[in-house]
Amino acid sequence: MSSAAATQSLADIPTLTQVYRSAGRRQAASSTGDFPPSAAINARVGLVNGDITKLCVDALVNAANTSLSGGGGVDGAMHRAAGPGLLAECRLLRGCPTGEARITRGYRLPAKHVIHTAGPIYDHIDPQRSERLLRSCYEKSLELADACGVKSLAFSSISTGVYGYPSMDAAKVACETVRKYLDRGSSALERVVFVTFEQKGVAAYAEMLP
Ligand code: AR6
Repeated sequence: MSSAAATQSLADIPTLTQVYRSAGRRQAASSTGDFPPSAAINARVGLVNGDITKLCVDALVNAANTSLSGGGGVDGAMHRAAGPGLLAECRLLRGCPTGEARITRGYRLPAKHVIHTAGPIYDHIDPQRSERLLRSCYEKSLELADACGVKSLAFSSISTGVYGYPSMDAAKVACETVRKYLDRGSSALERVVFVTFEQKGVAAYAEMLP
């Protein structure tokens, strides 16, 4: 199969509404208690397990590092799929502090743009600081997406690989931050997609569903 044939369009990515429907689950009261269930939000949020580099969305969020010089994990996958133009543009940006976000074009990726955010290396001594920085990664990426007219945005699971952030805790931060952002009502984002890759990520997100 060619890589073009393996791409996944937005229409192929299930929203939470469709996830609930296919699982035969009615939307129940939220088990986390913090947020009331929202049909409008469920229709705007997608969930997919797979390779983020295959998604045809306006922008992908890359779990980068502060030098923006590429690396392993999802960052490496994005640079391989995008080709050398991505690294060349990243070099012009002169890095990205932890908790912030920068945008580039997507080059050979099916996505038009890449938003690069540098997540925190998980600090077991000061987990609150890690949480603050991870929350900032999601917020800054969402704000940058809106500022650039992005309508569909797919997040990789920032910091949960080599940076060691516990998946379940990271999933909670991701879900809460996106929910709060969309609840503000000022965002033009039509779809925010969470992308899981390894099984641990899927389990974490599945448990977050009310
Ligand atoms: N598609 C979607 N998710 C993926 C993919 C993929 N192709 N590949 C990995 N993941 P990591 P971090 C998931 O380590 O922890 C890099 O070297 C993976 O399962 O990529 O933020 C950077 O340059 C995990 O859940 O990022 C930095 O130096 C998630 O992506 C450093 O790693 C994040 O894992 C950043 O570490």
